[in-house]
Amino acid sequence: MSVSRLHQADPEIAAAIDAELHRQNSHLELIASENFASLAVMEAQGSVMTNKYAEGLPGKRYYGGCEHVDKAELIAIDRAKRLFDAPHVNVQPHSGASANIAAFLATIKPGDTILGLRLDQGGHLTHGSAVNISGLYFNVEAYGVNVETGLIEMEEVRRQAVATQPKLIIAGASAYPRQLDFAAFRAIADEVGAILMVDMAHIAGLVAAGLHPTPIPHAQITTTTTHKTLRGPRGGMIFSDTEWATKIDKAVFPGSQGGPLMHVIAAKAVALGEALRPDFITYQRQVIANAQAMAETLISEGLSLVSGGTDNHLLLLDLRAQGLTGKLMEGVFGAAGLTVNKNAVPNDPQKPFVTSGIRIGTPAVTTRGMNEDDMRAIARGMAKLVREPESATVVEAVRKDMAELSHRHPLYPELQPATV
Ligand code: DSN
Repeated sequence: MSVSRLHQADPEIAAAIDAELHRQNSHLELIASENFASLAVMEAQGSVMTNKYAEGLPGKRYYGGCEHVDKAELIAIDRAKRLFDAPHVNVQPHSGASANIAAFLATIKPGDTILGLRLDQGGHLTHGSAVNISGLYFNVEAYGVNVETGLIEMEEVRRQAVATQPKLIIAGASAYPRQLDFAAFRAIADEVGAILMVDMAHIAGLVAAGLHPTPIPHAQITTTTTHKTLRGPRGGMIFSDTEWATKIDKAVFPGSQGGPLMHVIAAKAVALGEALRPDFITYQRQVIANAQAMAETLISEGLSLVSGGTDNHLLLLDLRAQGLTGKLMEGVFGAAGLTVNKNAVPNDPQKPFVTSGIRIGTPAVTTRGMNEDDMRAIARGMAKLVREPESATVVEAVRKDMAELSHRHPLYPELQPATV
């Protein structure tokens, strides 16, 4: 077996990476925001483009020697615009949080009012949490879901918007299992004179595949990450209408970032190229079919889901009827080889670090080639664990079944840890 350069140069880090590869391969990844990028994406991300400074935009840089990184960025821009049918995109944001900061910088001033979905009802940290810059610099108002149905009610969003007169309305979620009505959000924004920003990070892959309504024609500004359902490298992007294009570009650089990560931009281009291919639509269809198969099985096993099911890539298991916490079950599922995260459910009696829910997503296991039968097997295993969370025998039996399932769908078979 060959010994990699990294194993020779830094055996400690090489060992950590090998162990992480083993973890990803031997567990079932059900965290709704995670996915497995292709080897081509990772090759671009690990390339010499990491060495290049390129402040500015293609053709207008503050450094020499940018002719090749310019090509990569122009390709990323072209592919992103074609994939999402968007008039403008900036592909430089380092992450979703960075994209959102740039969107705020372009549109509002400190002290202005923003209106987003409550964090404890499916929203995101960067949409107005008190401990995030969005909550520290802006006056935060929030809409929630109907705690009985788990659904966002547009009439309630409108009522909040009229009452609070926000400058910016944010539509987007990190734990909402249903579709968002972007046209209705825009109508409300127009009525109160607000700008509509959509954060489509979780659903970007579904939008690209035409399986979730697109926010692009409705929102002045749409932010996203590139590594969730979109299955690219870790990073962000901002789309806007032509009116906002220059302000968005300036808010990214020099407004909130310095040198763009050109190796990541090259990898974004590769992922966007993959997403333009027909098999990406097949993949996203399977993501949704898998989520629905899992939801139906969990319900038939007597478990409860927020909103009673899913339209997208994720579901939210509500453990209140069983008197269990998300914290406990995250650990129990983990011991059985199922990686998930605890998550608040609407009206959660537990603290945010404990919660009464578990968020489950299908993008990563679908990338491994798993189908509805596999989801049903996972869901049955989960139901056994919920029924007997303290039984070591049940945990071991489910762990064996899940390990066998992992083994049948090897992840990155080309990547074998080098032996020293
Ligand atoms: N942390 C991500 C998630 O898990 O949804 C969002 O940024």
